[in-house]
Amino acid sequence: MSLPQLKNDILLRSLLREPVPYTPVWLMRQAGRYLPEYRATRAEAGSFMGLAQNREYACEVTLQPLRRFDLDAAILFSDILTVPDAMGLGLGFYEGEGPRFASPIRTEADVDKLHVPDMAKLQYVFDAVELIRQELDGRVPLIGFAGSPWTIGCYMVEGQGSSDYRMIKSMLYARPDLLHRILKINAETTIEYLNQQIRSGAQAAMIFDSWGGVLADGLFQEFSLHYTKMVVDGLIREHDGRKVPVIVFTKGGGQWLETIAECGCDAMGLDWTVNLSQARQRIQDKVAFQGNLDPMTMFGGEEAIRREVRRVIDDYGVVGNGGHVFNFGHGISRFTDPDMVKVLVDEVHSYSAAMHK
Ligand code: 1CP
Repeated sequence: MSLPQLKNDILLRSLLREPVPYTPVWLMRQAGRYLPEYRATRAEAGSFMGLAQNREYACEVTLQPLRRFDLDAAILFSDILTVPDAMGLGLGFYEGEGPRFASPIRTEADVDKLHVPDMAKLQYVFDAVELIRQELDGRVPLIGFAGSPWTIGCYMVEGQGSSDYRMIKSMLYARPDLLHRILKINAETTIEYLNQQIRSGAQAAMIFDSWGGVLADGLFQEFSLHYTKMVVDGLIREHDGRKVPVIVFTKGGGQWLETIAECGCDAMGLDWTVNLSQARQRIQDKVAFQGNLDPMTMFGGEEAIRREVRRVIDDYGVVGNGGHVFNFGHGISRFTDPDMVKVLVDEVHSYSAAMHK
């Protein structure tokens, strides 16, 4: 099957630090509950998994934010937790509570049973990628994604989101051997999973290490970054005649920029606690950056949004050579007013285009 030429490849070029006319922008969780049309489609699908496992619904909600805003990328609609679900942990999404696993991994016997799942169990994701690529018709690139082995491991051991990571840290300190076995299986699975997304049409890949920042120095390198690097090393980096850039986002990873920049990724996602100018100096422009507006800026009104957007772009500095993809420093809040997102996207484009001249 032949796919149309990419009409807007600014995201890919910026991630690879090639010249761009303006700073490209997309937003973490751009498809989601802040959009009334997402809530309507989700209600029709009946549940989160009903949405994610049906290629037409997944494609529809992926495209919804692109109909409203002039975004430079689409991101596959799915979730990082589909991977442990395929491993047999039994994922459920509960109203007001978020995701939860029926069978978390806590004991040696649990780990003994764990293995790399048959990718056929995730065929619904690859089908969605194919359909989205067709429907995008080359408008913007499609980003595929997965959780980092550590972040996925947090949910597998905790069984759900956590505020103190007590279960997984108990395992880390008491039985590091068990945790290493889990993380290795997660890394092997994630390589297969992301490579199959790339073969199905994903044009960039992002690894979400959302909870890397909860680890102590030394342990972050051993239990998170080591396995993220294993994934990056195993990925297909060129497909269909084009490079497939890899983005690694470690929330709370500001103090480890130099080491993360060496993991082999093309770009690093940064949260809003990091200053982009200082970050560039620290890593000597070894990789591109993606970020890093505080998503709560969206509640400050139009003037504050424009001001903070300019601050982020100014901090990165004048670039003719790409290297910056505008984004939030974490996911958009479900309480965000969609009209304010339009203000943000337009400000990124107009302000950065004027700067690039
Ligand atoms: O019921 C709903 O509609 C739930 C909201 C929701 C959405 C819109 C969840 C549940 N997942 C998603 C989609 C999703 N998740 C995307 C889609 C693409 C996009 O538009 O960006 C992506 C990339 C994710 C990734 C994801 N899921 C991460 C990593 C990014 C991050 O925010 O740090 C994590 C940690 C998850 C787990 C997850 N899924 C959903 C929730 C509420 C959570 C967090 C649970 C917790 O820790 O308490």
